[in-house]
Amino acid sequence: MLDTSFAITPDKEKTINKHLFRSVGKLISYEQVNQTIECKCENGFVTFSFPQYDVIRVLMDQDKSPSKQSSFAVIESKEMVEVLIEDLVDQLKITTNNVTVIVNKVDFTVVVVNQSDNVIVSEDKFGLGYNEKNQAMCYKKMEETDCFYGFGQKTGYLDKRGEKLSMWNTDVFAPHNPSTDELYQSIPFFIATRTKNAYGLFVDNTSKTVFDLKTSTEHYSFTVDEARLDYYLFVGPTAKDVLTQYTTLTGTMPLPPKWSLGYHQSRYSYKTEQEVRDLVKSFREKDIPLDAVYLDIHYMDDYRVFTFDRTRFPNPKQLVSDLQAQGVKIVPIVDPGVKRDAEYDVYKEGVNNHYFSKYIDGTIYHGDVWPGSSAFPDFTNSQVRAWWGKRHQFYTDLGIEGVWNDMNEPSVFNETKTMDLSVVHENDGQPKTHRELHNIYGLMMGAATYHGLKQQLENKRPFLLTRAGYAGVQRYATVWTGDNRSFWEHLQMTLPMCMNLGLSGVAFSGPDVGGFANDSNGELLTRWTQVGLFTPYFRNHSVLESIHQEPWSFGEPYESIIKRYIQERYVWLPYLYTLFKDASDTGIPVMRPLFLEYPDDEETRQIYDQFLVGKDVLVAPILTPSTNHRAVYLPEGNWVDHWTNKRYKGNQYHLIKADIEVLPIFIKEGAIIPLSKTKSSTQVLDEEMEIHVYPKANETMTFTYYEDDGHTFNYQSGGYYSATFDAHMTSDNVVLHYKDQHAGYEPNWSVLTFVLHGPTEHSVKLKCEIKRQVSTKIIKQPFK
Ligand code: MIG
Repeated sequence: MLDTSFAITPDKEKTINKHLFRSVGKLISYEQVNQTIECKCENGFVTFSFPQYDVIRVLMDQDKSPSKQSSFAVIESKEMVEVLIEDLVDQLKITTNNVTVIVNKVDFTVVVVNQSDNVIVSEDKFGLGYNEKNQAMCYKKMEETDCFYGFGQKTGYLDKRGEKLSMWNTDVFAPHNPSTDELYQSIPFFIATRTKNAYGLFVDNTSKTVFDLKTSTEHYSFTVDEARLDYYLFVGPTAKDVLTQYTTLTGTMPLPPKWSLGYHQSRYSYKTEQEVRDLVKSFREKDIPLDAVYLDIHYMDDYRVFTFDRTRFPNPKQLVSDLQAQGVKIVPIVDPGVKRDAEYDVYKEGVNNHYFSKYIDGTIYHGDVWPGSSAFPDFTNSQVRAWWGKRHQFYTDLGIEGVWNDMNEPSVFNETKTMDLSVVHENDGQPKTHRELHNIYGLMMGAATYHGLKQQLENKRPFLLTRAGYAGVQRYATVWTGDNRSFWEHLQMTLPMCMNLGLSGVAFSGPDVGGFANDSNGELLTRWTQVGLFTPYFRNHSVLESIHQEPWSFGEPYESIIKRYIQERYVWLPYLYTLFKDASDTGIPVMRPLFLEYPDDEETRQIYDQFLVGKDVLVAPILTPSTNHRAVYLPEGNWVDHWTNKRYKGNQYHLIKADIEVLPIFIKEGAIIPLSKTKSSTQVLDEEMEIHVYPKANETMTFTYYEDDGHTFNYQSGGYYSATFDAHMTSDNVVLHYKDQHAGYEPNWSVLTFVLHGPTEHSVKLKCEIKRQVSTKIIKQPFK
């Protein structure tokens, strides 16, 4: 498209296509097969099943009973839930313990109600059917108060109502503006909130899916590029329930190694071994914590994956172990494109064993990426995944424990930006075209990489960072949000983007702190690092030829403030780690929009520029230049400023002062927060622990603390420590209670300080029921 006014010449207006919709039509017959209800309609076939009590799966196909085959996203879709069918004159009612699906026979519109007959989600006039291109689609009713969240990685604000969103993994360099729709991740899942309740919807389609929340104010629709539709409804009733239901279906994030939660430094590229060593040396000399350095594409021999350039990196093994001794891991980039080179063993092996993606006639597809003409492993084939995984031995033999997958949309340098859509993937005996499987390529590369690393690292937890993904990506990888820019607008966008990823099952995500493209500056990097303190993933990365943006690049006062916030990340790690454990158990994200914790507070529904870390810590960063005040909304309850210990009343906005050295953080009264001292790397063990208590009168507060060795899978067989910290405050005393829950791992810290925020006159009693020797102290910090 021309980028001038020519693009909008007056005679260009198209006549808007009259929208054609052909309904699946009236119900003709139905049959119950085990726990599945198979319906035959005038214009197609629909089946209902119930993989969980509160999850409904709906399948439609045009000419045959729909295949039940799920995509690779789904890990658990049993059909064991008992159903009861009532065949009424006009309706078919299908009931589980928790929900009833009411099918109107005449037009096959569906209404889902809960046990008390309240509508969860409904269709009127039209429901399932096909558009003029014969693409399967479905309409549902939209109520005035509905808000829509999730949808994976999208630009824009938190609530996606009023937008049309397309899912097609695309490498978008830098624009990422409000009109950028398709990005690297496609997660066709959303959570809709309606007055008090929420429901969720997941369309399991690995080709293009379009959600239209824009064209009508009364209905929304979703359309797939096939005649078969496969979608799930999660009935909540809360948004948190929806997330747990969705992540039961598609998996949760495995508990990451602790080092992946530290501060990471990257650049496209640190080009030589010496440059990497000097970089780490600067961090250590300046006493700035650091856990990982990334090697971008320049480390390779002419961009051949599974190689090192011998001139630039003469001794990678030594480098890895020297850095390891300083508490720093190396994470190399691995792209899917394998250089076409008849003398390169990876290419040879791939060709000889038929591991690369091919056209139907058997010729290998080659596309241009960094190494020039390249072939692309067919990750839909389990043998290929095993091969690719095994290849990572090259890295693990060097002592590497983490890998960075890029360009895995897959991105190809051509007009369409990706692989030829007519390429046929082997797909373990069920061949499908690239068009049909496009969105799952990155996820399956991730599965290959993660499993390979896991096998080779024996009992150590692997770390994988990915750019592309599909629903379920959280099972294998951390997601970074790709090529943003060093713009304040992109700092602003970080918040809703990461919150919506969290609401899409991806609890572990983060942006390139400081911005990738364009040039950062001291103030922007400072404000962005403040946000990075609390994004689940915390990495600074920037593009070739941009101004360097390491923490010290812009001098004072920025350097000291940036350092302080990186240090602060390590202070918050015990709290964060507990939240990561929770996320890996329940799917509830670490970084949360306010509405997730305050669903009844309408004020929270649109707040995109503040977030909660867990349920009790509210963060309201400054996101604009030369700004030292901002409005902060505090939900009900009292909140305490983390820095000043000043108390604020909730259920209202406050004007908060935040000079460049301040990231506004508020802790909810009633919270218990474990913090430690800062340190140079997560690999340094804590000596001391602080339990910050914000007591609330006449309430017993409790926090379940979690800790393990941070790098093995021993926690899965009982090798972890958990404890409860309780506090109860009456009018004249506070009783603190510290009790072991599970002592399968012994924490290193032996000094424990209780910091009591607020009460001054109260007497304090501490009761410990613990096995180990810990010396305790109590400090009172009065409110300002
Ligand atoms: O288009 O490997 O998003 O983080 O530095 C360039 C070079 C390919 C894109 C990634 C970016 C990375 C860069 N890559």
